[in-house]
Amino acid sequence: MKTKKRYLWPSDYMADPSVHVFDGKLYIYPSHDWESGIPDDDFGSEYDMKDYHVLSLEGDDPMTSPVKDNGVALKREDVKWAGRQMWDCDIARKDGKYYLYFPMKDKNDIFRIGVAVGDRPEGPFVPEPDPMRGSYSIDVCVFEENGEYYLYFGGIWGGQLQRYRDNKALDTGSTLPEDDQPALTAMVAKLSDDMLQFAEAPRPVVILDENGKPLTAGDNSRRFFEAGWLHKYNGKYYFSYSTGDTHLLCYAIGDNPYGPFTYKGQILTPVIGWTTHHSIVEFNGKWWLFFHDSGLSKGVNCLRSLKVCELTYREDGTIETIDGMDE
Ligand code: FUB
Repeated sequence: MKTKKRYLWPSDYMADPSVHVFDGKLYIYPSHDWESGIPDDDFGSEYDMKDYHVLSLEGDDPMTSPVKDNGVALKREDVKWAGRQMWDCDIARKDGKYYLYFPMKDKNDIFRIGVAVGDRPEGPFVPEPDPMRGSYSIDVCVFEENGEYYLYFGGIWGGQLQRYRDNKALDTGSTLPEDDQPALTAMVAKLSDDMLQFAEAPRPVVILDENGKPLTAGDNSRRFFEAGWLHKYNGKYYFSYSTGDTHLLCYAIGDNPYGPFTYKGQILTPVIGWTTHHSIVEFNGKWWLFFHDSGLSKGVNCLRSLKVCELTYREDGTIETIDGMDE
């Protein structure tokens, strides 16, 4: 489906938009790309981000309203345990406080998830002295329902998820399952009352095929790779994600926030650039897909730009696939 799209912040490179509406205003929590000069490799070393900015929409229409950059909300130097690479973040509000969740490599080059707390949606945020206990991998998403907060996370390859099974680091190092075995997938756990830790052991976000079998590792145009997002539409829970090396955004539908979810289709076909990442939010009675591509940098993978377009549901709750290339 061809859909009109908008570059949201063409004056700087930003990616991985997590979008939330607080008190009627739309806020965008992106990664902040820059020309790091680090060569591309299979671990994504070139994505060496060092701070976060929060953008806000100054109006009611994501396609036309002005966007404001609220400045640096959190930076690497302020995080005691920081190594490198501040990747996709997300936020939640509880009792008037804002909790920013961010994955970053620690001083041993292992991805952990940090939490930083602020009084306003645009920050600034003050980081906790340590990462969340037992946290690992990347790409966070927080979903709130009835006062319970669920943290989704995970990403394979550079996101290091293949180094873990059952929340424990593998003695053998890094292992992806064989092609005919169930794929690795995102993890989900409720957050503690103080929002700073897992309240329970993270469990896998199981994605089933049309026969009720978990998607396999070799099914790389459908299996989870990274960039999970959870939203609710018409009483159903939609888990959407990137397939990484096949460059698709796909989704699966379930009956509760833990799943299992059943694979339903593609949301976005490949964009310009290797990575694809998104969030889905309802704003002013319409549903919106926020994502990124490398169109403005003429295809430089680690210099990405934020985009938005409208998302359409069919009567049966499935989503119209959007063409990632057309304007
Ligand atoms: O921005 C760094 C990484 O690239 C993200 O964590 C992935 O989802 C991909 O967009």
